[in-house]
Amino acid sequence: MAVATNIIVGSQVWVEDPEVAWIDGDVLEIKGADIKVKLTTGKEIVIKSAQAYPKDPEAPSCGVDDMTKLAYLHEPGVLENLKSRYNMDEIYTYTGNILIAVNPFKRIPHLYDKHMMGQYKGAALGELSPHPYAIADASYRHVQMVNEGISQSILVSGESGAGKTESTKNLMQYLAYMGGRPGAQGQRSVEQQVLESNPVLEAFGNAKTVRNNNSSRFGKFVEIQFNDRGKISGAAIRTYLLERSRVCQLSDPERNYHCFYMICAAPPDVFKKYKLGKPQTFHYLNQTNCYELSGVDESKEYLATRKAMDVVGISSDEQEAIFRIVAAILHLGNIEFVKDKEPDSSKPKDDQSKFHLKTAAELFMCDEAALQDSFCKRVIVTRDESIKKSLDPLAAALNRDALAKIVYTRLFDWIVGRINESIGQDAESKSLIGVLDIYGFESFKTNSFEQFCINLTNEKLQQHFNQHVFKMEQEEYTKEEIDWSYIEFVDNQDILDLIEKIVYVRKNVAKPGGILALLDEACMFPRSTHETFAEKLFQTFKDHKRFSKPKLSNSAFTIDHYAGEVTYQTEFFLDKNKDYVVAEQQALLSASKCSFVSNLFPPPQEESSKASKFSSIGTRFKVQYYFDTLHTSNYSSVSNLSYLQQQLQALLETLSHTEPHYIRCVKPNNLLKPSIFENQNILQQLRCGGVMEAIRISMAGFPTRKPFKEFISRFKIFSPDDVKKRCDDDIKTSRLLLEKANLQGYQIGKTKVFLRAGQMAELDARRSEVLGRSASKVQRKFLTYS
Ligand code: AOV
Ligand code: MG
Repeated sequence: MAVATNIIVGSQVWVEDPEVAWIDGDVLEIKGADIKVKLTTGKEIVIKSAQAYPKDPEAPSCGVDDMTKLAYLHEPGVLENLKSRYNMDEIYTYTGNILIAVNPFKRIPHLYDKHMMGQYKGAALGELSPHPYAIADASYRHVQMVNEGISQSILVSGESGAGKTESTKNLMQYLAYMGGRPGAQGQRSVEQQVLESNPVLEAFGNAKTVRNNNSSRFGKFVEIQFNDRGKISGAAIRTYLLERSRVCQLSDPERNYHCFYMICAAPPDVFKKYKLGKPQTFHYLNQTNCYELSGVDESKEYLATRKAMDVVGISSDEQEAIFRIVAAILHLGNIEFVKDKEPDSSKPKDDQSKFHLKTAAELFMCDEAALQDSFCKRVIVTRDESIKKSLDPLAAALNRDALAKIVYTRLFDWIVGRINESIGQDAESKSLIGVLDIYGFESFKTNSFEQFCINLTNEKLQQHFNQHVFKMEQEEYTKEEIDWSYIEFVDNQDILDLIEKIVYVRKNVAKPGGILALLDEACMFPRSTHETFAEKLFQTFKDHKRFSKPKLSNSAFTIDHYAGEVTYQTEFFLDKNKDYVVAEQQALLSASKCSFVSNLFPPPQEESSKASKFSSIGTRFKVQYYFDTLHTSNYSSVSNLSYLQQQLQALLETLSHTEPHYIRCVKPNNLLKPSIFENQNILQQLRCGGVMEAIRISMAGFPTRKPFKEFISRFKIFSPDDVKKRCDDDIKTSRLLLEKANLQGYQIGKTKVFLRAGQMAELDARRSEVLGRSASKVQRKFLTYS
């Protein structure tokens, strides 16, 4: 909705700037639709007045701790506020109930100590400076209310390196502090165990990336359960979509999962036993030149991880098996293949390769010849017989990588499952606090299946977020008895439909089958390629307004996400979506003499091998393994994407029974350095994280709220005598002042004046006029913006 406001000569405005996003200046002249502005850099420019935003002349230089307290709620105002706070090491700011956290990239003394936690204990939200502890405290108190305890969730999001995992740790720290007591018989408390599961999960699920030296390559939802007396009674950790390609494929200057470097720095006896070498000698690690992390001693990390594994209840035998498997995967990577005698056949390249094959078989405790066959041969089952077909060196190498990936994924899932078992869940818990640490929206130069999955996740959470923000707004209006019925609300359902649900074939003709359905379909037809899949997408969605085909490619597609357009390359979509285990590898490892290994590959059940070829064993395994704890049954997923979608559905189902809190993490620069605040970069994140969207929703209603007293004191100048006369009736006085100012469309609540976007600026301009700032020079100009 367009809102009229005033810009006058002498007023301060924000003007868009390609480099720093927004720059401020003074209005020198107004000529028709144009204004001349003298920028703070000294430069004078002429722009359309519609391109300028008024700057609050009374904004405090130290900023405000809640964006909704800004008199002028717009993009430059929000950015300026964050920046002035960041410069004073105030890294947290609220936008209503959302906590924005800007990564300081340095330790800020005393921000997270016991004293600080003590301060937040029992303090009302907003009473103290914004902090994750305040969010944790509010959640804790809500969930604890005996009888009416309401489940809570804290959703932490932001791009890679923005500080999600650190914020999550702060939250858990606070909950552990509040829980306080040690577990029964001196055992560690549930909260303590959850805290200490971090180093274990990070060893196996984190890696150095370009964006973050300790990047989580999986999503995580930690559920702290409370019993009917409001006491913590159990916990569960759920993980989402570990990035499996990283196990065999790296790009410079990134690293593989931390555990691989730890094992290469293990004590001599372990090192010898597993026939290890330097990281530089392993193909899965030496595809990049990055081996070390500054400030990290891998041999210490190895010992620390073993210790943390003790704490979370992984026995030393199990630990031995876990690291043996990690070593085996490294050896797998060093098996190279060359052509054998027959056409299209392969064998290990040389003695080196044979050595690694033999070692891998030893460590997996499986048959060496069968391991080789599982790479170089494929059994094809027809109706009457089964034939062994030889594979060429390229196919053999792909098979080898597939094995490495599936073993690693299952190892990770096992660790998560084990941690859950040892912490223990409370099946009868009354309520919970869930903390979600999940990958943020991603848009790179090249985007593949992983980004598609991540962005689907974000679309889903965004919808949840929008609905919540909108609901909160409505509640505020209801409380103040204000009519909000005409506020428009657009959400991202159309994008979700494009991916998951209904397709409009023609106008008014719909059928089920979003991108997900078409992808699964393509995966089931042996003859599909990424090109046929892409072609099918183009045909099906050519009229969808969120979908487009890039001009220069026949195999990529573009989705107009809530956070911007992303173009996906379909090349590996089919492969990455398929989640089945090669039958030979399944048989091989389930026959391992090591019970740990064979347990990772339980024999497939009932279904015939042909039918289950796609309705993946891997999927069913995961489903059985840790989804028995989820309150949803009937998982029959057939692919990675639909599995993720089901996980998300279950997550949203859980979230829907909770009162959500949001923490939006922001990464101030890509150098990962303190004190650098990159405006453009940050704005982009605020847009992607839905902060701008929250502000937009709020702008659609009455974004500016001023308690009567403040309002009257600011604008009494419109009619000083009336104010004096009516000093006992705030409502009447406020109304009178608003009428004097000739304002339309505002509302008066029970305690506050509610103004539409831009109206505060209009009132201020009026006020300046009345204050008689050289009345003759005043030129009035109506300006509209939305
Ligand atoms: P992420 O979880 O959001 O990225 P992290 O939580 O791992 O990001 O934060 C990245 C790094 O930023 C940390 O290793 C710290 O060095 C620093 N950092 C973050 N928050 C703080 C803070 N509050 N105080 C001091 N330093 C901080 V990823 O897992 O990559 O999406 O997948
Ligand atoms: Mg993380």
